Amino acid sequence: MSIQLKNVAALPNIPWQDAPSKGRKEVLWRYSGNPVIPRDLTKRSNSIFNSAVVPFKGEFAGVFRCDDTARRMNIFAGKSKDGFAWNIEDDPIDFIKTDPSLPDSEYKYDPRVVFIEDRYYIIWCNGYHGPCIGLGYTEDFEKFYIMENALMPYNRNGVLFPRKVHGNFAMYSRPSDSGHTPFGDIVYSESPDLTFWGKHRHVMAPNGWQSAWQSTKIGAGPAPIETSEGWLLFYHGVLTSCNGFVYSFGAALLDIDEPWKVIARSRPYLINPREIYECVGDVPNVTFPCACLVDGDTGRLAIYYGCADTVTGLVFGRIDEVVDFVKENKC
Ligand code: BMA
Repeated sequence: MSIQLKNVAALPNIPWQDAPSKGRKEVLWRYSGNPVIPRDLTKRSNSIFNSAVVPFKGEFAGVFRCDDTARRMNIFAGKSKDGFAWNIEDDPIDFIKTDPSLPDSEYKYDPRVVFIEDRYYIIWCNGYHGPCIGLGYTEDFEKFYIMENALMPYNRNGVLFPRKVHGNFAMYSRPSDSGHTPFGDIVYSESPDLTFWGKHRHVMAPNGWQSAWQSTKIGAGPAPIETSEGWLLFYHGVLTSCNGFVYSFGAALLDIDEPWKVIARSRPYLINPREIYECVGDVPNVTFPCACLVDGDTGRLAIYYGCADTVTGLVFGRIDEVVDFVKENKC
């Protein structure tokens, strides 16, 4: 591996399938058993997608977006021995309030999970007079605690960094509107205590016609990965077609000390909706990454992504190939 990973543990049991032996044109390759999580795995789920997975006690755990058959959006805990076969709870996470005055949330969706220092933080799009950035934590994936909303409405795609930057917690988010938001830039913020956020810095805007897959809006995906070449961030980008939004994803490298500075950003997408499960579903033509497992020893990657807002897919790759791709194909 030519790229050095920093603060990334070995994960020898990462869910994995070798790349196709011949004819591979692309950097990431899909799991042949996709979708790895079907829409109806739990009792009342209409769809399971845009979900977050982490290594946990030698196995895997996660927080999953399951919309139910009343089309209510909520997040659910799950566990897996191998990262492929999942047991997801039938009932949503019942968060314990860290302060009794915390407002109830109307809905929860698109979780990300990241381990920082001593616990697993969960960050999601929280319904509170419109979408805002909700935050909570767990130590064991049994008991979950909800904290103050990190950012006020309207905001989506909150993603925490896996370590503090300048002694502060750090986050990317995407200020938005209360609807389906036909715009959207990624913004960086810091907080000393996860309650008060500031030091906001603009990171990236959508691109124009030269990289049309990301021409309408963009949003951070899984937590950034620390490498010798910068923070590697997978992010989704949206194109407005005559039939509506199309969600693809690519990657960018950002400065380690000033993560609002873009070093390189891929002009071509890495994954776009093309398989039937990515193009047909409740919202057609969506590939939306929320989690990336990394083996710190070998640089192997396994990315979980929502497909057509209905099922969850898995793609594999190698960190050095992704970093080279971003550097060699920048906007
Ligand atoms: C976004 C969010 C995502 C969803 C995407 C495509 O605004 O709602 O959860 O995957 O739209 O529908």
